[in-house]
Amino acid sequence: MSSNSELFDRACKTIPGGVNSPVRAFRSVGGTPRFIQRAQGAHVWDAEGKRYIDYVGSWGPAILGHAHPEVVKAVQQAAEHGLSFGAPTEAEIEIAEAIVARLPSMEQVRLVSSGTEATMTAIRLARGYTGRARIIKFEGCYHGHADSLLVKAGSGMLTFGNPTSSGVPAEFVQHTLVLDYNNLDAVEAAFKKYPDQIACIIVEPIAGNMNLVKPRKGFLEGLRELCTKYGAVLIFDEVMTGFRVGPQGVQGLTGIQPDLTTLAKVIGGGMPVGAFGGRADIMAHIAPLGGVYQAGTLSGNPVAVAAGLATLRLLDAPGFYENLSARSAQLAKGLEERARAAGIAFSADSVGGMFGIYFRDSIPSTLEEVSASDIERFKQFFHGMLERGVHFAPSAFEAGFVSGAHDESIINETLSIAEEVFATIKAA
Ligand code: KE4
Repeated sequence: MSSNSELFDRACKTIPGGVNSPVRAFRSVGGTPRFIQRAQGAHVWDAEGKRYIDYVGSWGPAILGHAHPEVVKAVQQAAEHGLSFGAPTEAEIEIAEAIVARLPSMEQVRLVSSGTEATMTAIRLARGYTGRARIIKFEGCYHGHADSLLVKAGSGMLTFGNPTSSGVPAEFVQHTLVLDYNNLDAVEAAFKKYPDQIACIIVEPIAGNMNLVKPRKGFLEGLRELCTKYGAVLIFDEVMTGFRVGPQGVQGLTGIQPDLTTLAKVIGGGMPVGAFGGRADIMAHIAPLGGVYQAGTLSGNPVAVAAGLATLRLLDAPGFYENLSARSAQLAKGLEERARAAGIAFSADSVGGMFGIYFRDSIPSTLEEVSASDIERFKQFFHGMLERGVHFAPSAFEAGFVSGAHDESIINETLSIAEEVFATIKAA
C-alpha cells in the first residue's frame, strides 16, 4: 500500500502538480493531498486506509452521500447496455424533463459534460441572441475556465478586465467587465455607460467560490430589473447551487427568474454532466435550430445521465432538503459556538446543503471581507481537522458541502473534534 506522499510524488511525474484540478493540490493550505481510495456515505478513505468525514463531497455532486446504492446500480445497469452512442437516447429526454419540471425558468435545456462547458455556451448564446459583445461578471465568482471568464477587474471600476491566467490574450477578456459582488450601483453605472452593448450578466446567485457569500437584499432583484430594462440576458450560474441550496436552487428560494441557468455537479450525481437552459426563445438560437454553435461527443452520455437522473429522483424524498438544511445549520452554528468559546474570531453561515466558515467576527458579503479573514488560522484549523479525520475544502475561499448521509451523530462527532482543534490553534 503506497502512502499519500508516495502517490503524490509519483503523480507529479506524469500529471502537472500531481492533480487534475489545481485546488486538489493543497497549495493554498500546504501539506500532502489525500489520495482517495474509496468513499461511502459521509466518509472517504485515503490510500493509507484512514477514514475521514467528508465535507468536500466532490465539490457538490455527492449530495446523497458517496456511492449511494441506487445511483451505483443505475450506473451499472446503464453501462451494461453500452457506454456512449453519439446518438439520442430516451434517458436524455427523461433528465431534460426532470430538470425542466423542477426549474420553471427553464423551458428548454441542453446537456453538456461540465459546468465550464455550460457557462461558456450560455455566454456565447447570450451574445448570439442579443448581438452584443460585452458581458458582466463579479469578482470572486467562478464560472469555470473558459477564456473570457479568467479575468480580474480592470484598473478602473468600469474598465474592462485583465486576464487572471497566462495564455489568455488581453483581447479575449476585453469585453468582460468585472464588478464587485453585491454592488448594484456599479452594475447600474455599467449599463448607463454601455446601454446597448451588454449581452449578459453571469452571476453565482449565491456565491460559493469565494467561500459562501450570499447576495444582499435587493441585489439579485436589481440585476433582474436592470437586465430586463436594458435587454441583457440574466444568467444564473447554479452549477453549485442548483438542487444544492434547495429543490429549485436559488431561483426557487428567491422567486427570481433568470433568462438562462447553468447547472452541473448535482445533476450528474458525481458523473460528468452539465447543462444550460432557459427561455425557449433564447434556446431557439442554439444549433441545430439557430446560429449559435455548441456540440459535444459525450453530451448527454447515457451512463452519466443515469447517475444524474437517479440522484434527482432520490432528492424528491419527503423531508430531504429540510434535513439537509438542518444538518448544515447544526454544523455552522456548532462550529461558531465552539470557536467563540475558545476566543477565536469566527463566524459561519449555511444555506441548504452548503456552508461557509470564516475566521473573522462576522459573516462576509464581499470578496474583500473574505480576504480580510485570518487565513493562517484557517490553515491551522484545516490541518487540525484533517489530522483528526475530518476533510474540509483545502482553501479558505471554498464553500463546504453536507450530504443526506451526514446525520446528527456525524455532525456531533465533527463538532467535538473541532472543539479540540479550536483549543490548539493560535492567533496568527
Ligand atoms: P466544472 O467545469 O468544474 O464542472 O464547473 C465549473 C464551475 C462553474 N460554475 C460554478 C459556480 C462552479 O462552482 C464551478 C466549479 N466549482 C469548483 C469548486 N470551487 C470545482 C472544483 C475544481 O475546480 O476542482
